[in-house]
Amino acid sequence: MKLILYSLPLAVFMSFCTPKGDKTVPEKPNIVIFYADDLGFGDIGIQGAVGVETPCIDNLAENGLRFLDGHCSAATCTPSRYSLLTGSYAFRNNAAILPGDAPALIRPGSATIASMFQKAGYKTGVVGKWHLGLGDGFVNWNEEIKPGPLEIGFDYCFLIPATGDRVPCVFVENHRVVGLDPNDPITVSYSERIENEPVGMEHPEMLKLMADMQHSEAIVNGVSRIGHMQGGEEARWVDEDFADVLVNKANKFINSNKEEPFFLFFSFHDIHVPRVPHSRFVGKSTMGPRGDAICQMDWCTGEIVKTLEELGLDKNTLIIFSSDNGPVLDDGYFDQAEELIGNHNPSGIYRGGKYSAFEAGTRVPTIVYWPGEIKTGVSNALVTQVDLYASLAKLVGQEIPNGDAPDSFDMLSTWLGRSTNGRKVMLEEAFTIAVRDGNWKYIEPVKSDPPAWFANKRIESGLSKEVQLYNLENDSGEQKNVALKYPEKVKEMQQMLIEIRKTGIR
Ligand code: NG6
Ligand code: CA
Repeated sequence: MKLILYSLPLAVFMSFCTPKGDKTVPEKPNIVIFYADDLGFGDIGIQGAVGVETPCIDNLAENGLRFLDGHCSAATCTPSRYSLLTGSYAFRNNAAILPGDAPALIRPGSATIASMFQKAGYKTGVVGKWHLGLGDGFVNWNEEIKPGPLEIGFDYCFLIPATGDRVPCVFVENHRVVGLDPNDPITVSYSERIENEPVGMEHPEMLKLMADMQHSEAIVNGVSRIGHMQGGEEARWVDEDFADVLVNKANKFINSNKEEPFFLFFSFHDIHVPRVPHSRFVGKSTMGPRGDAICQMDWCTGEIVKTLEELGLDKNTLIIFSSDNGPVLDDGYFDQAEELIGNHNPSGIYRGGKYSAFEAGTRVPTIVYWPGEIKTGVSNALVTQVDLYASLAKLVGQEIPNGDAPDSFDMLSTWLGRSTNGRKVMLEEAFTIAVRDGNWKYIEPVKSDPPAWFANKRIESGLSKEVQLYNLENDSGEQKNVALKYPEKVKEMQQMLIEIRKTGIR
């Protein structure tokens, strides 16, 4: 009896804390993931940006922990988002960039980081870009749109359904298009033009931003997009309002859940194309719309952090800031990103960019902020977003059932700065797959060239018909292929890739 009396308070205490070596951390903090789109390693002030300032993000970094070897799982959007949410590498589900009318890639009932948080008693929300598909194959945008985030663990969603550059150009809140007039139904097509619909390639006089052929179909708000869309005039978004709309929705979500633990996945539209920031950000950088969109993104971050502070939640909220892939300048719109780049280097010291198997494809800004709990500073540990699932599960005391999140490792101590141990082996997915083993990097050779549209991106794809091996310890710019010099290392890494492909790591 005595034993029970004494041990009970300890058990209760233990249930509120997760032991982490020398220190315990409070269990069940709020979690906010800020997920920028196409933001490169060098695109933030603290990592050397020139011509644009990011004071709010820099503040998170200066008072938090900044990872210099932090990665999204892939060099494009859908695969990285898939991995972040499922703890599974994208190749396991053939996840690739999706058209705007693609069915839900993560099927209802699948375990996700959001459903894991739900099980732990969290309210969960996603605000912003989705790009993981909606519906079952054919979406009628005038009816209930499902399955989607609500069927895989989110209690609330407010979405740009795919990306800003493709139809449908409307917001979806939970299961419905926002502000839809039933007398003006929406039709969407990715295969053919819809009658009478003006398209960018025929009506340049209707455009405020010129685009390449792929982005020259449906015209919405003076910007042409990928895909065709008719109807839904009242519901169509205004690109310039994205920042305000999304920040408002995020702040509302935080406000309505301030009494309970919440998980917010804030998924920026910025700095993806089309870059059409609000007028108050125009000219705030020396780089035209791409730089101005960075300012806007920084502002959004600051506004949401301010809300947390005003509600007194900042000390009890773990913030993660990162990006879904590396940088690109010209991604289809003529917004002078290349002409006005000046001395700015979006990839930092790394080679490649978005779509690339070189480091800048996946090595992106990675910051963790949690006042009072994070060991502040800079970490060289190798970390990947695919591990957030298992690491945060550990933080909130959730066991991961066998088979869920197969590629996700618990690296919580590293994410919190309590350990300097990084991931030993990790994949970087692009048009091919690369393996990191500490500072070694192996890039699997390919038989085919990148798709034709990639040619005008002026990004090095990292693809080669030859085996590539780099030692990032003395060659972080991946200039010297040492595959021939270290055949044993190549073999070892090829074997690792075979094992990972076969099994999943757990
Ligand atoms: C590409 C688009 C590009 C961008 C990208 C998705 C063409 C030629 N290019 O296919 O503009 O939309 O998809 O970007 O259509 S991502 O960040 O969502 O992966
Ligand atoms: Ca992206």
